[in-house]
Amino acid sequence: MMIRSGIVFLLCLASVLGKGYENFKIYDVIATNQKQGNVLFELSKQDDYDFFILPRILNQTSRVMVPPQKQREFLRILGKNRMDYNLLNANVGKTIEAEFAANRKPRTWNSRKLGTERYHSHDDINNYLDVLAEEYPSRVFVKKVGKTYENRTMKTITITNGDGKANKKIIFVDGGMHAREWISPAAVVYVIEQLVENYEENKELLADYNWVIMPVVNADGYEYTQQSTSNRFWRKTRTPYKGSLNRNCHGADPNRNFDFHWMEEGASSSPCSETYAGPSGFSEPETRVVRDVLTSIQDRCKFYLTIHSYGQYLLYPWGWSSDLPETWKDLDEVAMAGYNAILKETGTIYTVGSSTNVLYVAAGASDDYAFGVNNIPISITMELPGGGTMGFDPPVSSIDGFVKETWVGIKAMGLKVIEKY
Ligand code: 0X9
Ligand code: ZN
Repeated sequence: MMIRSGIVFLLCLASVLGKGYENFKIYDVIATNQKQGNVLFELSKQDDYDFFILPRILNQTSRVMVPPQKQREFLRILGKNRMDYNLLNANVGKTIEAEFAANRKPRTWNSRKLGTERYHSHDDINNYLDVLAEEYPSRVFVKKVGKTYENRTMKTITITNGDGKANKKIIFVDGGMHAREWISPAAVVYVIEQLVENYEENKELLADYNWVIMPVVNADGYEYTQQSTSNRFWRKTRTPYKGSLNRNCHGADPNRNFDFHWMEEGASSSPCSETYAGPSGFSEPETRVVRDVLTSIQDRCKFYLTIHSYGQYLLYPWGWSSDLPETWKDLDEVAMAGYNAILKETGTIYTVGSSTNVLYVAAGASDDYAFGVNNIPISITMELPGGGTMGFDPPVSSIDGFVKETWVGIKAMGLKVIEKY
C-alpha cells in the first residue's frame, strides 16, 4: 500500500514537473513577404505555438516559443518557406529556473520601500500602498475597488498634492493586466514611489491633477506565474472554462475582454487560447473592476495609461480597426513626448502609432474602451522593453534601469497631457 501511494505520488510529481518548459525553445523569425507573414499567422492559431510577439508589419521580428515535440515541424515549415531564424533560447526551462533563483532574494525588510532588486508579490505591493497611505495621510488614499476571481483584493491608490481641492482632473494608470509581464507592476510601483516619496521633484504633476493607480489588475494570473516555474508564461486571468473535448482550461485574456467591439478581430473564442476573449464582454471580475473605476472617473480623467510588455511600443487607438480616430494627432503628440524623453534619456527607441497599424489588430482591449466608451481623450498602451533571453524576463539586475527609463517617459507624457487639457 505504502509503495503504491509512493508511486502515485511520484507519478503526480512527474506530471506536475512535466508541465515545465524543459527543452522549449524560443526563436526570432522575420517574415519578409506576405506569404511568410501568413505562415506565422496560421501557426499562431495553434495552441502549441506561443507567439510572444507577432507584428503585422513585414520585416519586423516575431518571437515564438516552441515545445520540444513541435521543433521538427516548426523548422521544416520555416525551411519550406525559406525563412531565416535566430535561436534565442535553447532551453527555456533552464532560464526560468535561473530567473526564479535570482528572484528568491528576500525583500529588504528593514526598509518600508519595495525597492527594485527583485519582482514583488501582489501582497507586498498591496501592503506597500497601505504603508504609503498611513505615512502620507493628507496626500495618499487607498481604496479597495473589488475582488479577483480567486478573491484577491484589488486596490487603487489615489495620489494628490494634499490641497484638498475636489474634482481635480485625473490621470489613471494600470499595470499587470497580463500575468507574465512582470516588469509592468514593477514600473507602476516606481511611478507611485516617485509621485509620493519624490513629491518635491514631481509636484507639477500633481498641481491640477490627481493620479489614480492600480498596480496589478490581473493579480490571480500574476501570482500564478510566480508560484511555479511551470506557470511562468501564464497570460490570462484564472477563471475556469471548458474547452473543446471538455478540456479544462483557465482564464480569459483581460485585454480582449472589454466590451467594445468585443470579439470582432484579433481575439479567440476558444477557451484554451492565449487570446480567449471570454464567454462575453466583461465576463472577468478584474475587467469589470477596471471598467467601474474608469466609469467613476470618466468625466475628469484626461489620460488612461496601461503598462504592458514587451516590444517598446507607445500604442494608441484604434486597436480594433486600422482606421485612425479623428483626434489621432493629440494622441500622437502625447505619445511622442514620451518617445522623445526616453530617447534623450537613454537612447532607447520606441515605436509610436495606432495599435492596429504598428502592431496588430486586437479588439476588446482596455485602451480602446477608455477612449471609445469613456471618452478619455488620451489613451495609451505602453509596451516596455523586453529583456533576457525570453522577452518577459528582464533580469532582476535590469529592473532598476528599466523602471527609471519608463518613468522618464511617463512623466513627459503626463506633463504633455497637463499642458493640453
Ligand atoms: O495584445 C495585447 O493585448 C497588447 N500587447 S501584449 O504583448 N502586452 O499582449 C497590445 C494591445 C494594444 N491595444 C489594442 N489592440 N487595442
Ligand atoms: Zn500585455
